Amino acid sequence: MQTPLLYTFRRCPYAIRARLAVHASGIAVDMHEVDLKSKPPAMLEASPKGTVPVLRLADGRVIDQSLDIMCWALAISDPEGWLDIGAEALAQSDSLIERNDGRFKELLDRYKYPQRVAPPDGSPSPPPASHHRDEAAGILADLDARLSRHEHLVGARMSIADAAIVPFVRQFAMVDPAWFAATPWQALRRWLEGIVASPHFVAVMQKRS
Ligand SMILES: N[C@@H](CCC(=O)N[C@@H](CS)C(=O)NCC(=O)O)C(=O)O
Repeated sequence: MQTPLLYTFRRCPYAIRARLAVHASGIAVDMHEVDLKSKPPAMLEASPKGTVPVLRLADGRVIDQSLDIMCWALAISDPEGWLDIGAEALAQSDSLIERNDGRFKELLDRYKYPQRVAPPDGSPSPPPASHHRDEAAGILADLDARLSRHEHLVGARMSIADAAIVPFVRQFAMVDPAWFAATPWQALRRWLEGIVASPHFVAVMQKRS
């Protein structure tokens, strides 16, 4: 049987979360590192919307949303129990991921590229990066509060919530590492550093030739 093929981009947080789940599942997939400026025709044929990650299965089925790829992998094999966390924690996980992919991602993009934001009415220039960063701080403080209560976002163990959200928090921290290091969010930093140093994360971030 043919091996599934994952179109991916090393630094894309959506692709990172998909690779993390596939790695944790132990399922073998072939990886195709995509040049986002010149996407492979076979990927666009499989998924015309043109975002990574895209997973093409041996039977021709295509999964082209990162969360769906995570769930596909973990439904087949979930040796660390990333989905085996109980109904209440799963519901919390869903709502944390929804907030991450919605409001937090929006603020992250604005924080990274403040010049792309339209100036507010009556102002000649867009708000500074710090404006968006400070708006996102409420969400990060909430994550930190959760992580002060237990080692991971919805409980003691790593779950789908941690894997789905950590690539975005990592990107946020990398915009201004000195600022992030000076925040009071010790539990959040410990969590981020712990996952980034973990074997799954290190493996999925390896540079491929
Ligand atoms: N909802 C999608 C979003 C994926 C996404 O936006 N990926 C970005 C890269 S991080 C992308 O491929 N953008 C298209 C481009 O840059 O041309 C998912 O969860 O898989």
